[in-house]
Amino acid sequence: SSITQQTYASRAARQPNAAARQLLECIERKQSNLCVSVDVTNKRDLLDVCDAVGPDVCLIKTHIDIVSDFDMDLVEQLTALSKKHDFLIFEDRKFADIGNTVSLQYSSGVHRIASWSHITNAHLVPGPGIITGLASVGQPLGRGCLLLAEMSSAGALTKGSYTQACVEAAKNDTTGFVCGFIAMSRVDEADGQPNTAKDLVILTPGVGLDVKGDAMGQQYRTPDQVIRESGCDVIIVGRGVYGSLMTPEGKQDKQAAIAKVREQGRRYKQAGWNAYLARLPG
Ligand code: 5IU
Repeated sequence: SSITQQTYASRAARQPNAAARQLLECIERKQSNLCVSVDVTNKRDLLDVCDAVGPDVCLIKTHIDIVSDFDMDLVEQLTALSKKHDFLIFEDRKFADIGNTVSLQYSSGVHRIASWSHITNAHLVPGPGIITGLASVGQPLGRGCLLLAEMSSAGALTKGSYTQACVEAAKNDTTGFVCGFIAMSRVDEADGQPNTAKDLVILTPGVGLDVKGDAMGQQYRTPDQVIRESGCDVIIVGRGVYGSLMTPEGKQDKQAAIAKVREQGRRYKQAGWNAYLARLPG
């Protein structure tokens, strides 16, 4: 049957990739298919948001290179929060170079992403060598990689034969490192046939309940459109959750802003889970 008819728990049980299996198990345990994208530029805010939404998420998404005061203490504290609240970490690095280079970018530099991030992602633009390169670092550590099959922004070139090439690359991946996609729809079943070959997890950004987009091409859909109508597995929400922290009032009264962040986390968690329950067969 279609992957969209199956429970997260049943999918976890037959998931070969360790990171994807942990993610599916965590989703089931916490009844949350919410990933919060914490796109803030200092350690304190990043950790405060993670601590506030931690109980309500399965996954925290980072852009670690935007944190001005990044150091390994941030990684240690983030890892401690992931254990305290039971969530995984996804560094949204969007690797896009040749295999040899991405293997170095993934393992080394100041960020040492592979050492702490359970899941990362990559463009297929350079060809399948990018998977070989990343897998050489990530697979021994039990990490997972998502291919960027579709993007949420207006005018994205990730469509048609490019999207299908990502699906083929994921289905044909022999390293076991590719465990799914960033996509806007159930791309592994785009031909209308159930994907019975290999469970692939679909994480979807561009999710918001209150606004339709931003001034730079972002486009939002609701959790129900993403999970129930489009058959994706995890909603990724950024400003919809942490936005109150960025306002002048939020900067004035941080405690009140963090309380609002927590409240929005609960709201998106509930919306995402309801949409999942509504898509399961009677
Ligand atoms: N993101 C997208 N769209 C994409 C991909 C990644 O929005 O297609 I791939 C990232 C960018 C940002 C987060 O880190 O997801 C969405 O944040 P907002 O919910 O604040 O728009």
